[in-house]
Amino acid sequence: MKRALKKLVFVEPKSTHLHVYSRVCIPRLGSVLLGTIMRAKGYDVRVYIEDIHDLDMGEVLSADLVAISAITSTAPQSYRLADRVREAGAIAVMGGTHTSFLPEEGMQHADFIVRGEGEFAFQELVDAIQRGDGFDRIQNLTYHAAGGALAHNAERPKIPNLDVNPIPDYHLIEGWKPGGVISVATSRGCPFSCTFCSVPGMYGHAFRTHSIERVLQELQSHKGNMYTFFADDIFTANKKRCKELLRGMIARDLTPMWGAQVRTETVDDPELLQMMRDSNCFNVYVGFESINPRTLKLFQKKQDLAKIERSIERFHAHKIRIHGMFVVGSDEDDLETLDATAAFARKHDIDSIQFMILTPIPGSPDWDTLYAKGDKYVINKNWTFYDGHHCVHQPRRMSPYELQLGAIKAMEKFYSWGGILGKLAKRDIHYATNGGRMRRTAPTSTGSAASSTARPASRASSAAPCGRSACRRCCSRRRSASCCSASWASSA
Ligand code: B12
Ligand code: SF4
Repeated sequence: MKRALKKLVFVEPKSTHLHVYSRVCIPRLGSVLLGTIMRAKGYDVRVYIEDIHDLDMGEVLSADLVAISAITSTAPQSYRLADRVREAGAIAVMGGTHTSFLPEEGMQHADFIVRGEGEFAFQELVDAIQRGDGFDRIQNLTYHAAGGALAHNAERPKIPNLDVNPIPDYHLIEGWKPGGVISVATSRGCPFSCTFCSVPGMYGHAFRTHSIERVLQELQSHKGNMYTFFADDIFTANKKRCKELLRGMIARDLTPMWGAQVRTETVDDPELLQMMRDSNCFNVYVGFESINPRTLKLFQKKQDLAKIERSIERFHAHKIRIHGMFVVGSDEDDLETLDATAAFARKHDIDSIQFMILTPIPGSPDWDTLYAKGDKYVINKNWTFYDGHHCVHQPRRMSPYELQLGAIKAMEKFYSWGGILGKLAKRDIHYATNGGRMRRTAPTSTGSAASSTARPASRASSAAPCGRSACRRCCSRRRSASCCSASWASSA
């Protein structure tokens, strides 16, 4: 294939369902990073993050090449777009976590799939198309070889030093307005192997980083924004490096309100904890996952209840808010586990929580056990439901319906009027009155535990995450039927 390419459009389609982040627009960095690289090479680049701005299809279909990102829950949307792009005669390239693990499926819709890290493979692909070269040497690429057979080129080593990448230029994102939430990734990879998570499969076990200087430059470029989300999977994985970064932030007065995903062990280093506070850490997103010791073992989480309790106590002692991330529905969980988890979260005064339903996402070890090997466990193969809000598998100790309802009820139990009153009694006016506002300003979020959420609107807030009047069941306001899906209810 030889084609002249001038205009490249990057698209991150949004989920068709409401999810707990529906009103918090933190772009995944992939599209904007690739767009920044190609802009620097002289291409006419547009980046659409559909959660921020609707697609202008005229713009998209006038591109020579459209680069489409997909996580599992957005894959069907991404495929529909790829089909339209190809019908219009442009080239559709796909990448991201979902198609990295299911390239054959992706190739039913796209011309090319880039698996894993996309920075170099994508540049080489564009160069090869411009020159009319073959594709057989482009590592990480899946394409139709001569004769139509699918070719999956070898995997490329992961990028060892992330500083080769430019600072993602948010100004390329259509409709993006400065001042709000910014995402900064300082590292990639995770040394752990939790069974429900696809991060090690996608980014590897080796912890790879940007230099401290480079992260500080990136923070400087975002100065003035309200809240910084460090999009690392474990921000404090290397405590020494993390302290160096925080020291630099404090020294250079680069201390926006920030949050990050961390593990419970973070609190074992008092100096680190104090520096987090001093550098204006607003909240941490902690993968507690479960209070059921058998589930923690099954998940290979390498943490126990004592660690969880210790971390809650120490984060709170440093006035750092906790977004507790729980995954429910393992073969060791039953309905009592769900109740007990909500009660635990209330008892320990966790600031916000999410109960994500165990979901066998492609690339996770659970994908092999629950999905590929144990077909009987999977009750729904529609990817749009693979968002942690919907039960798509048959757990061992309860029915899928019981799990779905149990997860919703557990969230309800946590975010009940009783919870609000309890916070008021402890003079936490912020939680009790600002839940809804905070959703839009300082989100609580994570993707790492196959799970992410913003601070769910408290019942004292006046609007549901969809922006309509909040529903009666959750907020004593008039229900808007179309917004009160399981996903919203589970987040409220
Ligand atoms: C920040 C983050 C979020 C943010 C913002 C995400 C958003 N706007 O969608 C928030 C907190 C809102 C969020 C929400 C969710 N997240 Co999240 N999130 C992340 C996190 C931690 C970082 C993303 C990031 O910026 N990475 C860095 C960039 C550079 O990587 P990247 O985007 O993947 O791009 C690289 C490659 O994938 C590739 N690439 C990507 N797109 C394309 C396109 C083309 C054409 C090419 C060639 C290459 C390419 O090249 C890029 C550079 O190497 C990741 C974990 C991770 N480490 O990536 C999870 C992750 C993406 N999230 C995940 C999940 C499950 C979710 C939720 C469904 C959870 C939930 N129940 O709420 C929601 C869904 C939100 C939605 N959009 O529908 C999973 C996705 C797994 C899957 N297969 O579906 C991940 C991988 C974590 C995990 N546990 O495995 N998330
Ligand atoms: S859940 Fe967190 S600690 Fe576990 S493998 Fe995923 S990123 Fe690593």
